[in-house]
Amino acid sequence: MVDLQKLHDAILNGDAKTSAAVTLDALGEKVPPIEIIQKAMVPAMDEVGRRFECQDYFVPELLLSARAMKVAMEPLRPLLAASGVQRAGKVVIGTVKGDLHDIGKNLVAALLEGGGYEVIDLGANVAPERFVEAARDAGANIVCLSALLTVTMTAMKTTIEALQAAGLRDRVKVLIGGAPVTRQFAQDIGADGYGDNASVAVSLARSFAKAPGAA
Ligand code: B12
Repeated sequence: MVDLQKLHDAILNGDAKTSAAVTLDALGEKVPPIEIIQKAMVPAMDEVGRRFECQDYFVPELLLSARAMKVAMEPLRPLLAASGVQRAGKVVIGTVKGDLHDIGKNLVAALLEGGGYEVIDLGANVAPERFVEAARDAGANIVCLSALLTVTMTAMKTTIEALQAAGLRDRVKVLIGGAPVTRQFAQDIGADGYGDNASVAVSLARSFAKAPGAA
């Protein structure tokens, strides 16, 4: 039986060959993709972040872990997308302008896909007008913004203002997150929700659908 701890450790050690192999083994044994993400990948990347904070890890280790995580995610993505039989809604997601951090955003996107949402991922360093264009073109009902730098948090506000200016604000709920983001900040800039982890993104998205007058 596949050992998900091996996948966790491979991501932590930046071993992309092993992380890819264990993921494929797990899929071969019919372990649900969502379980692979939640039991091995999210805790591994949380630990990577923690080690970086206490200077056990430096940038090269981070990049190796991010790569090991990325290759392991590849075979899961199409399965996650296919698992949402009836799509719960359309989400446009991206990391805001000036910010290149995309690991957390990718996890949020993956869990939303797993939760049955159609996800349009704009990547990192996304300008406000790109969010507006994508939300309008896709007819999205949720826009998710991620920021990891204190200096780029202001771009979340600018993006919300751009959605407002484009007349889309009544149609889309805006959900924000990322390590420096707080609930208070979300309230201050007029976001509809804040989540400190990827699973919260899914429950918040679902709560929007249940709220009266929700998108
Ligand atoms: C990995 C990393 C990098 C990698 C990024 C690789 C990549 N492809 O993403 C690299 C090496 C490129 C990098 C670069 C830089 N980084 Co950096 N980086 C990190 C690090 C160590 C981990 C971030 C991470 O991936 N964590 C793991 C993921 C899973 O967690 P997460 O992103 O927080 O996401 C979770 C939640 O926040 C939430 N979430 C995230 N987004 C969203 C969105 C929504 C809608 C919701 C609901 C939830 C949600 O769910 C996620 C999963 O649970 C952090 C330190 C830390 N511990 O956070 C520093 C950190 C963010 N970086 C920092 C800095 C300063 C930089 C640089 C400026 C360094 C430099 N001098 O060049 C550059 C900036 C480049 C740029 N313009 O963006 C600082 C930011 C300080 C600040 N507050 O402004 C930090 C905090 C490190 C530190 N302590 O100094 N970095």
